[in-house]
Amino acid sequence: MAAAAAEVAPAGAGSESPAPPVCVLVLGMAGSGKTTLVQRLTAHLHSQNSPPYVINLDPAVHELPFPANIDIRDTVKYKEVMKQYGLGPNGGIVTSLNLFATRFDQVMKFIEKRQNTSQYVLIDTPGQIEVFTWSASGTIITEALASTFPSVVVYVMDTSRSTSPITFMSNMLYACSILYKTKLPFILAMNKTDIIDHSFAVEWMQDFEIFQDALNQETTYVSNLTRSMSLVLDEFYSSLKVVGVSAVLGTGLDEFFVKVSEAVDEYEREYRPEYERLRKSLAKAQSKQQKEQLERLQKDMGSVAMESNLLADSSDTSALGPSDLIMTRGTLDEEDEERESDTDDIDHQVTEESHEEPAFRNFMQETRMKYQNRSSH
Ligand SMILES: Nc1nc2c(ncn2[C@@H]2O[C@H](COP(=O)(O)OP(=O)(O)O)[C@@H](O)[C@H]2O)c(=O)[nH]1
Ligand SMILES: [Mg+2]
Repeated sequence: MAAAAAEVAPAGAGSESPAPPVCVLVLGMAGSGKTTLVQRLTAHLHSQNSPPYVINLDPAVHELPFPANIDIRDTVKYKEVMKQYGLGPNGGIVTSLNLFATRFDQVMKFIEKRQNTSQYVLIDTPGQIEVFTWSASGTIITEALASTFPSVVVYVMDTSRSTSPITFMSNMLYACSILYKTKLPFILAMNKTDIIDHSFAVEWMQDFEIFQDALNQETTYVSNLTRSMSLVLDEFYSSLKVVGVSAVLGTGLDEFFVKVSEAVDEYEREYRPEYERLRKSLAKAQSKQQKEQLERLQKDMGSVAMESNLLADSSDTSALGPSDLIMTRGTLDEEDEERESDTDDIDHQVTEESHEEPAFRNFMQETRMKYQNRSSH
């Protein structure tokens, strides 16, 4: 695929005028290799002299293997959110993402500023896929991106864990549900091809008979269900862009970018008109919708938010309100930093882009105040 290397530029990017950046939303089950893939793509794009703008939306990741331009961990302290709200890890992640989503409009401004310098915006999402795909905040973020920039979803699949026809089918059903949920061009990245070649999976998708043969080795009732489901999935398969990659080795990336470029064409052709309508209606109903979103988020946070609110009007500053947890990283005094140093979200690499962080901190501070004002009336 030597010719494909030239395809790194997104569709429409000619020499005349810079095209808007393409947002690549990386989704997939926990452990499928999303973060590793984002790392690999970042390195690849740097080597092509096309540095991407990278956003990490996983508040619970221990160490990011890539320098993120925007890192949710700088703005929301996930462990503090858990403590403060009395939540488990998953609740903590959902709530952190909710807090972050309330001001995603500011993130959009940062991306807009990068129009001329980055061709790609890579977005890594929380390990547990449902946190993003089935939450209010995931929808807010996806719609914000897709109504402004050409956007595509990359669904990362762990090929080595999909070798049983039933597991494969479950994974495809999930992928299918995400396709319909996100309403965006969709690329299936069969990852970890260094462990097992993805050709078996491609065959299963292309040839119903071969998949049936594989299924015939299974005798459980589940296999009967799978048999019927595979008929349903046939149409899904036919329009799917599939590429085998190894995030660890960096193989398949040229073909990957060819698929991205096809997906961008598809976005322009089939999705943009829809999103443009959405943007117009969003603009019209913006204040109404913002209010509703905040109400929804408040409901999500339930009694905790109210409880914290009660605490918030005491003069005791040690009682943090819910949104005090946002963006404390930039404002902690040294003592706090030390106290926090046993949490896993401190080890953040300073990037070339870190000059943006102070501004970002400020906006999250604003969020805190806005949120408190809303919830206190
Ligand atoms: N062999 C192999 N392992 C991989 C590949 N991509 C990711 N992994 C491993 O899979 C595990 C989960 O990867 P990670 O990127 O954290 O997954 P995430 O939860 O989807 O972000 C890690 O141990 C990675 O080293 C790959 O292409 N090949
Ligand atoms: Mg990850």
